[in-house]
Amino acid sequence: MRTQVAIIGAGPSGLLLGHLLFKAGIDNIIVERHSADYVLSRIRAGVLEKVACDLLDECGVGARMHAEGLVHDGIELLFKGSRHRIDMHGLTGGKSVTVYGQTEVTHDLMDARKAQDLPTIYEVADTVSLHEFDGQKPKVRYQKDGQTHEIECDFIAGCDGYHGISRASVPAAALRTYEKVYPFGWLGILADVPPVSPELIYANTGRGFALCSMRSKTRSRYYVQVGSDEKVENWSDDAFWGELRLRLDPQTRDRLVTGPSIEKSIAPLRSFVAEPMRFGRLFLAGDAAHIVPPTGARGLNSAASDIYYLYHALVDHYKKRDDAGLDGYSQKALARVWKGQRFSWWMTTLLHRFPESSAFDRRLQETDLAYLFSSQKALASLAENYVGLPF
Ligand code: FAS
Ligand code: PHB
Repeated sequence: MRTQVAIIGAGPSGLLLGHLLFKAGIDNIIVERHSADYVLSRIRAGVLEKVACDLLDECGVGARMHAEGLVHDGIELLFKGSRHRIDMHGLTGGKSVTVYGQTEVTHDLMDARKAQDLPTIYEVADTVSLHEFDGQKPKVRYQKDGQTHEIECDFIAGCDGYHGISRASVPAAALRTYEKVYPFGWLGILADVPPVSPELIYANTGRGFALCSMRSKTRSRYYVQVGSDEKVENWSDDAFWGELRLRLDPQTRDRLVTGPSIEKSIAPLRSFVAEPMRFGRLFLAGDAAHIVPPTGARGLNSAASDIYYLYHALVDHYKKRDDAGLDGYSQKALARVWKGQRFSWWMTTLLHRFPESSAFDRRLQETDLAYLFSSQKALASLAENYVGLPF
């Protein structure tokens, strides 16, 4: 097989890039480890910033997001027993975020790809290998139905997430990695119950962090911070709801509607960046290159930011014979990635209970929260990062 761009991974990064390239008339093939249903079964991000929404619109896949997504102009922080709203719309000159689950984004992109009958090879398991990406004619090989297949291409987009083969195919000496592992995770539950509040509530409590989020007006997503050694099988639905209640203020607690979980899982929290994000004709994007703690809702949005740069660079290469975008991809993408890393680390440090924190650390965290709500400029800084910094 031959294509212009071979994409590894059919998560939001790979599917978004694939459809943008298709709309620009650039051939691409996606190879995916799992089945489409398995990819859709993973419950992940919930908040889209404008760049992600705009890219969905640019590839003609934004209709359902606009019809069903919930536009949010603010969030609330709960600490010392009371909630404080942050008017992001007012603080950023009219910007907002859209609450529309990653599952729905992935669904819409998969449907659009299928409607155009674009080549997407699912269920290749761990058989993908990348070859000669440091030369002019890179190749991707994979196995399917007992046969080995080879894709000759001009470029490889490594959109295969943190555990993928793309970054693992780069010689270790060529990579610099930066990592911070947090001593806790997020136990998340998805349930068909109405959200407890019209906007998201991020809670800093003596028992640990909690987040009240949603997927629609009838489906809610909640998280509580748990120890990094916690096991999801130790948590019945009742145990989850009981713990969440203990982390809410009385008024919110009284409004909480509970119900059976559709999904329940624990996500470990880490910050990770691999540099650079380009190796010859292999380009890393999304979780393949970086991971953030979800506290700042940056994960999926950082992936969309990479795809924005990579897509425009590939279009310039093919349509204008101009490689400045490809040559500048890693530096540009990383500049925005690190701002997302900083914000995610700051929000995580602000809102979580660190097991080893000293009395001094805790007073510092309280002061950080008090200062935040004493200064419009500090609130504006949080707001501009949450809605998405300008490119
Ligand atoms: P993904 O990991 O989504 O997709 C990579 C794809 O590549 C997968 O489908 C995988 O099967 C495939 N793949 C892997 N190895 C392969 C191989 N060898 N061959 C072929 N295919 C291969 N972000 C937020 O903003 N908010 C959140 O609440 C949030 N929660 C998260 C919870 C969890 C448990 C995780 C892991 C992440 C969470 N994230 C969250 C971040 C998440 O949304 C990512 O940013 C987003 O999935 C990034 O998309 P991709 O880069 O496409 O990577
Ligand atoms: C979610 O709804 O899954 C979500 C929302 C905001 C976050 C993290 C997760 O910061």
